[in-house]
Amino acid sequence: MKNNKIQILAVATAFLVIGAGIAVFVQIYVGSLVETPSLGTDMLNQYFMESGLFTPHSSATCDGTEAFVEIKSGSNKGYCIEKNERAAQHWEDAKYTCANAGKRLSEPFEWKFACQNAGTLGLSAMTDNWEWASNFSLPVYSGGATGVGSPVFGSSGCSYAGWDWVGYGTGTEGSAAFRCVR
Ligand SMILES: [Ca+2]
Repeated sequence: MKNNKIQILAVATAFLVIGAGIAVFVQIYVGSLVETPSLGTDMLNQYFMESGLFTPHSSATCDGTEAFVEIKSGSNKGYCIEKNERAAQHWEDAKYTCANAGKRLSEPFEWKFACQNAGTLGLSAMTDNWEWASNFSLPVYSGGATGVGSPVFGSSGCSYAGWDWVGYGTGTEGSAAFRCVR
């Protein structure tokens, strides 16, 4: 009888240890897959992806301050872009401003296509100054300076593009106008 009790206790302890091990494994590996942004994104981009802000949709969500840009004629699938630009800010501040409005920055193809149809869409001031035109940034080496930059469009025509500093060694950052998209 005594041996049986010890065997039962040993088996129960083994199950407890295995169960705890599985729980720790799930916490570390499965949990990290869900919670850690993947390479090439940041926390805001993760939010944009998960909230469907990069997914083309119908014109129904656009309000009077926005124009609906249809990706393919007759599809009623596209995105809403603000008709008027917002005052210049640093790139990360522009991203936060759009996020606070439930929106994001445009991507280059979206900005350029909207610009090419600015008259039809009722968009103002598309080719008068630089506007941020991406939610993403990349490392840049330019003129002896290293840092991170993001695309800008609109200084002179719809196709004329460049980039500006998100930040570099001296701490200087670019400031550009922008319009939010959803
Ligand atoms: Ca402009």
